[in-house]
Amino acid sequence: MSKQFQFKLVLLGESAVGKSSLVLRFVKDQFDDYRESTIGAAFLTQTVTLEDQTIVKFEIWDTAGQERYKAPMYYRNANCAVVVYDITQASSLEKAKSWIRELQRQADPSIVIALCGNKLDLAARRQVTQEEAKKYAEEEGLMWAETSAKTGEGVSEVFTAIAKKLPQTAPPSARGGAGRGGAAARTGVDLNKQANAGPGQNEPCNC
Ligand SMILES: Nc1nc2c(ncn2[C@@H]2O[C@H](COP(=O)(O)OP(=O)(O)OP(=O)(O)O)[C@@H](O)[C@H]2O)c(=O)[nH]1
Ligand SMILES: [Mg+2]
Repeated sequence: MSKQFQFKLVLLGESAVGKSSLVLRFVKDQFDDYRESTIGAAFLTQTVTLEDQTIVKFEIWDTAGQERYKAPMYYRNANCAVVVYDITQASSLEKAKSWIRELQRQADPSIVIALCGNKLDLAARRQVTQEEAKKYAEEEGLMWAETSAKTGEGVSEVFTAIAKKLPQTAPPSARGGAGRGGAAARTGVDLNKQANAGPGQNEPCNC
């Protein structure tokens, strides 16, 4: 039977950078030119099947970029975060950096963070160079990619790259007891094992 894992993913970033649009592209392969700003947060799921047939289910929290909805609860216990900026807005990279600092301080230390420069279809209006963003991501040990939710370019690649990275990055200290909350809940839950074994008998991920 193929291995199955479940991870909590949170999208963070300034309002209007395209977080909801990236999720809509990833989950439904659609795009809206006129999307309403998210209120609070939206929850969606999507599954990725890797080449070795491992199945990764993402539980996605698409947060609102507007400051008034800011709440740490969405990234608490997250296994991975996609921090989005708009390549045509330099200020949005600064906001992304401040989210990353917050994650580094407050989120689970094993969190996988991907920095994502969206609106690649508007590269003619680019304010953030690839070199600048890539250098920052390398210095901070983050994954980095550019995407266009509008054309779909790079979108599934970001989520697939995260899915590939995740099962291998959960710390050994978090193994065991999947599904019982606490440390184990912050790492991938092996759904096969969860189905076959009672709480406490699990050896969750091949991490
Ligand atoms: N050209 C272009 N426009 C995009 C892209 N992604 C999103 N947009 C547009 O940018 C606007 C904002 O997109 P949203 O997905 O709502 O942004 P958001 O980050 O979820 O915003 P909040 O919910 O307020 O935090 C919308 O008008 C989208 O159509 C993209 O890749 N290219
Ligand atoms: Mg939104």
